Amino acid sequence: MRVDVDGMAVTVADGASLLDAVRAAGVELPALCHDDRLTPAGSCRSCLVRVGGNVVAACVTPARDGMRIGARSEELRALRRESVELIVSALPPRALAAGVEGTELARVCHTLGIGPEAAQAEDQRGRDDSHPYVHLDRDLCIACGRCVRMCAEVQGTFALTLTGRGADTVVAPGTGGSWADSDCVACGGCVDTCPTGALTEPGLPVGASRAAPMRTRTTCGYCGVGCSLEVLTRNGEITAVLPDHDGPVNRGHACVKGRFAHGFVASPDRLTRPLLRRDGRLEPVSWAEALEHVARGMRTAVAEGGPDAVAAISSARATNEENYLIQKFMRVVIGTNNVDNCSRLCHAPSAAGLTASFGLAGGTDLFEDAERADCLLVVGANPAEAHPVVGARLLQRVLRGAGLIVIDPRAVGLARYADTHLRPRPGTNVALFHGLAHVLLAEGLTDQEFLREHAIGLPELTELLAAYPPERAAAITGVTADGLVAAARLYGRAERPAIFYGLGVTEHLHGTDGVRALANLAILRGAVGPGIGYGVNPLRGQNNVQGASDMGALPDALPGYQKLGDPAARARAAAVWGVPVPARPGLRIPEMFAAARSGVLRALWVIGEDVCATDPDADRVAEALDSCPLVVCNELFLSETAGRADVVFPVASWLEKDGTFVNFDRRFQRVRPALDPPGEARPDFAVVHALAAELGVDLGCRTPADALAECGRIAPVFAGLTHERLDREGAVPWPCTDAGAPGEGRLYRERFATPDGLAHLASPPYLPPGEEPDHSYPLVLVTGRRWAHYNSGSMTRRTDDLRLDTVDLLDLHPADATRLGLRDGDPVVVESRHGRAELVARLTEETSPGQAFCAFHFPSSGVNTLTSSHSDTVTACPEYKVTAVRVSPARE
Ligand SMILES: Nc1nc2c(c(=O)[nH]1)N[C@H]1C(S)=C(S)[C@@H](COP(=O)(O)OP(=O)(O)OC[C@H]3O[C@@H](n4cnc5c(=O)[nH]c(N)nc54)[C@H](O)[C@@H]3O)O[C@H]1N2
Ligand SMILES: Nc1nc2c(c(=O)[nH]1)N[C@H]1C(S)=C(S)[C@@H](COP(=O)(O)OP(=O)(O)OC[C@H]3O[C@@H](n4cnc5c(=O)[nH]c(N)nc54)[C@H](O)[C@@H]3O)O[C@H]1N2
Ligand code: SF4
Ligand code: FES
Ligand SMILES: [Mo]
Repeated sequence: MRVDVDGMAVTVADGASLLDAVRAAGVELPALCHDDRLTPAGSCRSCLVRVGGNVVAACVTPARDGMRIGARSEELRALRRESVELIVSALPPRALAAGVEGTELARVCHTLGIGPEAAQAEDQRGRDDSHPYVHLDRDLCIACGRCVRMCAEVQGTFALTLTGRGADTVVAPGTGGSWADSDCVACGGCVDTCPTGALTEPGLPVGASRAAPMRTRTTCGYCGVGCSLEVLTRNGEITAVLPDHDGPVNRGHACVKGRFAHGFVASPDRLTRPLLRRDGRLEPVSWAEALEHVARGMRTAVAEGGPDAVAAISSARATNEENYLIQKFMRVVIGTNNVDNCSRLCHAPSAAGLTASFGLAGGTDLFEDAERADCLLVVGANPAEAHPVVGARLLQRVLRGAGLIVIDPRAVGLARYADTHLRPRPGTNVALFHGLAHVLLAEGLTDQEFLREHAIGLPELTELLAAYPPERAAAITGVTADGLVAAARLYGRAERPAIFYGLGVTEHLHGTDGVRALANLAILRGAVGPGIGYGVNPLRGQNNVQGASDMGALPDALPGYQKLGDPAARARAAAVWGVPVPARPGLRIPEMFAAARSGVLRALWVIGEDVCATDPDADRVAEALDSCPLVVCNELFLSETAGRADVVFPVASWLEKDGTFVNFDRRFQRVRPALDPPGEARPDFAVVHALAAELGVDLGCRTPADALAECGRIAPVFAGLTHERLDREGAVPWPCTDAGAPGEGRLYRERFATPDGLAHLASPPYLPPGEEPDHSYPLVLVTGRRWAHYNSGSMTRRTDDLRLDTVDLLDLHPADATRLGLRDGDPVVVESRHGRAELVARLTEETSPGQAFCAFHFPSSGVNTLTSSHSDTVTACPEYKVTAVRVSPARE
């Protein structure tokens, strides 16, 4: 569509507003109630333009082909000035004091020639500083409503409203009380959009964001969403972390963790010197001494037990380049495949299951593609809390009409908006998915042509599914047969159904079977790959858990998931590394602990995982570390694990290092240092190099950029990826085999990546979980996440997030609580067949009767002493989601 702005012809897209058209012509218009991320409101009248005889608000007026728009006349400037003067007249003088570098309002006033004298009102409405991260100065509010729309249209929390009349209108929490007591989840969106400084974050003076001396663009180091962030620093300290408005994944949004939980970097608890255990106590020593001690210990271990007496747990918190270097260290310097990462604890069943079904170990589609789906099946995932930016976008999709099926024992955040919420008993997914598949087959909701051309295994599956009619599946899982049929129809009849899933599928005794039975649904429906796409998308957890495995920090795979058993893959790595690659698969994390307990493992290097707090059956993990002659730990803090180590290396956090992460939908993005590490702390990258050097080996690849390039020479799927390219393009998904070609976002457009090119339907029978409740342990405990803290909590507990969530709570259904004589807030003791934890009761119907839920964000509460050593039969992923427990009031 072509329009004319002050005599200049411009082309704009269909649906563009006059504001878009005027901006396309290069004319700056004030737009105080407007934000491109939000629906226009048209309330402030600062964006007035002329169309023929009419003066209209540009933000709410659609452009039409051939329109002639007047934007720059003195008349319009005067009208805009009048509108803004009226707004400003209700504000106190300090509203404009920040000057032209200050708020959006101050800049607009400057361009319109409105001086501070226009703001003459008195302060009278007061502040709300109750919340740790969002502060409200009511006297600066102009009731533009941007914050309210941000909370509704981007975040989807609906926590805010405008109250009062006329000039007294002001933003307020919808619950009526203080901000701290409101539904606010501190995504920071309101602060980000506020044009006046009425909403601010502590530590960042009004308008300072524009004046900050240093800005570093990087990728969030918390969860796997992979939000692009801008880190503002002054004199080596962070003043704020803002969402990047051009972020490929987050598009100007973020969550409480990435946005606000950065205080840990400057915590006095940060480790700043290497520690060495002497006479039972960890004491600060020089790097030289610490490295020398570890090198000697590793040499001794190899001399006494061979290379397989040494093992490393690599870190999904660390960069790709660090993970690449760690696995290279183990294979080249030590000569063992004993390297694994925390993917073992979360999505190893996804890697195994998706590879078996489709060919590659990642989600099938780019988030933007899957987000266009007309029906979302969200299974065993709580993205509203664990992947907030994704959760918010899925919710917006639903609010705009997409169907939503939630399968989760708990009433998680999205469940409130679901067409159907199925609440299966934990550990019964396989039966439930088979029940859904049965209905798809029985009601002809399958894609026959897709199945004929692109899939294999239908006869076997059809035979198996005969045993899972809705009534039987309902009886096993505890959902209603009607609900199950309704869910199957919704998914089966949708034109573009997409599946998103999480740990509620994987962290089970039969987690890989669960992934495969879930993938069956997409295959039957033809909703993956060469069919209509949309696919099966795991919400990978850690910032770089996808990348840690991609880089080959796995006991059975080289970089790019090349099997150790494949001589060609080993030869390719050997050619680059200059040494033969050991062929025997190494130990998985739980096997490492078992080997340590039995005396076979003699040295364990734990890099950025608090195994004593987060691995299951924690008492047995501690026993393993205590039995191992050398335990080395790379850490930011003296974690539970570091506290048991013989040597602790202090390391840099994600805000202090250079490299890349891979997010949940397989996109590589750059990580850049905004700060120097504290004291003598070094990036893991430098530590691995230093230890290799101490052992007489030069690992090559001096810089992270070199390491990624080298990895691309071994793994063809990463061959087209370099730091330089990512600096230019922002985000590139793998597979990416060629520097000149884009990465493949949506996989399998032509054929699947399995050896025969077909999707493989799987037919695993339903088998019960490893733990069942009984008379002594009558409740089923599910463990998972809460919004304000992150995993072991080592970082978020050292920020003001601690004020948002102060203890590990145990969610109980009110009916169970009454039976146990418990009230909300009572301290409780939880006992399992394996251990004991102390928590605080929270009564809620989010949890089903007979079940309980807690997180594991406060190691001192002991949650992982409760969990068992049952694990996925294929990948050894722990059964964190099912533990039989009993609960009793704690004795004061
Ligand atoms: N705030 C926050 N965000 C995080 C993290 C964090 O600690 N805090 N951790 C990150 C990491 S490492 C990960 S892996 C991701 C995890 O993200 P999610 O997978 O979303 O997290 P969980 O809360 O562990 O589990 C998801 C859901 O599975 C359900 N569930 C349990 N058993 C079953 C079952 O048998 N069937 C079904 N259908 N559902 C079941 C639980 O009720 C729970 O709501 O989050 C990441 N993001
Ligand atoms: N009961 C129960 N337990 C669970 C789960 C569950 O659902 N229920 N989920 C499991 C899952 S999915 C996961 S992923 C694990 C997570 O478990 P962990 O990986 O142990 O947890 P994190 O807190 O993410 O980080 C571990 C440590 O890494 C350190 N760290 C952070 N950045 C860096 C870095 O750049 N380098 C180094 N060297 N260290 C760094 C942190 O200080 C922290 O102590 O927990 C598992 N445990
Ligand atoms: S959603 Fe995940 S990646 Fe984005 S800011 Fe929050 S923790 Fe960081
Ligand atoms: S920006 Fe157009 S009316 Fe406010
Ligand atoms: Mo995870």
